[in-house]
Amino acid sequence: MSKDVVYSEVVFVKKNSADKDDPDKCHLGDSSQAPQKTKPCCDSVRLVLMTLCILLTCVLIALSLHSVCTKKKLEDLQQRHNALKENLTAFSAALQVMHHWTQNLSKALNDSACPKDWEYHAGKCYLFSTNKLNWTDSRDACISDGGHLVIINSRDEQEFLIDIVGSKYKEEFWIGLTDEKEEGQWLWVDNTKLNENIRYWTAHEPDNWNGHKGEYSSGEDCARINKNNIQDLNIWFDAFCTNTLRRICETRSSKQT
Ligand SMILES: [Ca+2]
Ligand SMILES: [Ca+2]
Repeated sequence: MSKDVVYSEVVFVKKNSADKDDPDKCHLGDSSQAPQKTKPCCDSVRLVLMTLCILLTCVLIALSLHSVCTKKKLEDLQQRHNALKENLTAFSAALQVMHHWTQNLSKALNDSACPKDWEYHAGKCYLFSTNKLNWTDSRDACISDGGHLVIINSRDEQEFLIDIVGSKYKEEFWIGLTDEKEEGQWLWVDNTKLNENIRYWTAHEPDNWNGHKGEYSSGEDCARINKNNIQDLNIWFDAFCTNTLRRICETRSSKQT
């Protein structure tokens, strides 16, 4: 009787005890390897993830609401800005109209206060001539025009004349001051003496210059306003009365301050 011997290969598969036997191991994602029974740790993770999702959703909703509110505020601000801009434009236009009216009114008042082409200032009218004459003829021309060569008797008057000469004409002008009768005794055309406290000679003037070789023996006996350095109050010079210059005439205004 023969005996059949049956051989069998026994294979021992060494399983990873860390994977199989760890009771705390969670299997997420691969269901084929997931344990049949869900462990408590997996519930905690899911709970945390769900909470995070809810929080993220809430944050997104809040951000969306904030964005909507901000956009609405920006629209409101833009509308207010546009409204203010329109009001400002209208206000600016109104100011320009008022300024124009004021200028016209002031011009009309001054025009009525002085003869044509004369400038009004502080109760007086001033004519800045366009033609040129010697000092004596200038004096006579002012009288013919109803006034006299200008007599400067205040700082305010000097400042006004400088402003007009400097801004509009930039020319030399005769004024009504002379020492023709007696050298060094300066008199205005109304024969009043020059006030020591109201005089605006340039430095080193009056010098009664009589030429390089003394050829002009009578010297300089008539006063003029310089056309340069008009930012300085002191712009009077004595000059030869025979020079031909423009002139400033003065007369009282019908409008008194
Ligand atoms: Ca002189
Ligand atoms: Ca001089």
